Amino acid sequence: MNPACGIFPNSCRATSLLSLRVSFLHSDSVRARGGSFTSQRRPGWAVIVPGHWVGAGAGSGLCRCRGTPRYGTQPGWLPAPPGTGRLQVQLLVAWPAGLKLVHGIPLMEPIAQQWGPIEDFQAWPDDLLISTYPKAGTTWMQEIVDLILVRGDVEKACRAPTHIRIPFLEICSPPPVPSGVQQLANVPPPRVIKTHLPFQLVPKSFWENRCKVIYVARNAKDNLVSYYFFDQMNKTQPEPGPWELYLQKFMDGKLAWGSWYDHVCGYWAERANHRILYVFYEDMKEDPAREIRRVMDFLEVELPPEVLEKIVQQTSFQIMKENPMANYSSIPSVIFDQTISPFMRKGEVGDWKNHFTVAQSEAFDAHYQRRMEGTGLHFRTQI
Ligand code: PPS
Repeated sequence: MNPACGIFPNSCRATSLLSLRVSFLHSDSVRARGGSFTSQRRPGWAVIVPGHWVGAGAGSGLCRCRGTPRYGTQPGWLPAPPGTGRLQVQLLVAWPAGLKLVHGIPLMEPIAQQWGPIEDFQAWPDDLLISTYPKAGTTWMQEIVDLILVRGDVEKACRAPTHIRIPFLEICSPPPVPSGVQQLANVPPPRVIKTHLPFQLVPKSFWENRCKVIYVARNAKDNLVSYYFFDQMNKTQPEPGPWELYLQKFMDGKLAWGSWYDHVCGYWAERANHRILYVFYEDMKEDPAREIRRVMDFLEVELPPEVLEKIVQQTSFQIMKENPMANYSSIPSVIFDQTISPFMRKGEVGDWKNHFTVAQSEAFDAHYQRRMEGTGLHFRTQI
């Protein structure tokens, strides 16, 4: 077990990957220097007190150093020598990775703790929302939309990583990353915003202002497999645990952002009542130019055929996988450990066949049938 778990009982997934140089101020306290942990009593501040845990955190507050003195008792942890001096330490970055219900939907704990500003978020009429269940093709659609809006200018689209160009409304990340709401306060209109919130949790102001929404949906089996691999590398999410249990959690709607079934059906049912463009991942794979044209029409942007072709190329899986502004390589490995599983993993339709056993697939299909019956919503699990 990771020793930092005691800092956030029951809900902590900690990583221990930052190595910082620290210098002693006096015999019993040390201020860390290096990395981004430089300022005291701010998010990201780290303190090392002999006899206590070392921690850094934000959002939910600095890790409190409490409990039985244990500093130096774990392998790799050095006892603090008295007096002044220098010491190389491993800094534990601890982040609450549990889920908490918000209006009945399980959300990442830091999001639940800061729900007020998210719910009260003030959308503007020309905001464009890109909404998905996690791992349905969000980043792909973000890249497409951005390239359409910059009229195919690849250099402009490479101005910043995806999460900076198109902020994630509800995200509350470990420091030094600002929350989505904080980030959006500094974005001039027209804004493009990412969300994974189910229809009923989207801030009301989006609907009151008749904002356009692009919803991307992906077949449940591939969506689930992608989520499973993502949860292994994403240290801010709960540990995925074994595949069979993860599969069951997905079916029970217990993963972050809740039930896939309710999510895809919620937007589907509301698509005629709002300005929602409903797009399927499988259709994007089958004929990207056709689906990009649908998005262009929805955004009322006309582009010449050669620019459309350029956007198709630039948003292909292989190009995006190699594009540091689209492949999330800018996120520190303490948060996304891409050595475990790359963010741009496979990008295929039908990869589920490599992970479901026959029995699992049959049980899943039977449950799926019951959950989706009568919704009029049909997905393809292969193309
Ligand atoms: S997130 O974290 O929810 O925003 O993730 P999201 O971007 O929704 O989903 C990631 C999956 O989308 C795949 N992807 C693509 N597939 C095809 N073409 C392109 N260009 C593309 N870009 C991203 C990505 O590989 C993840 O799917 P898997 O199945 O895990 O590979």
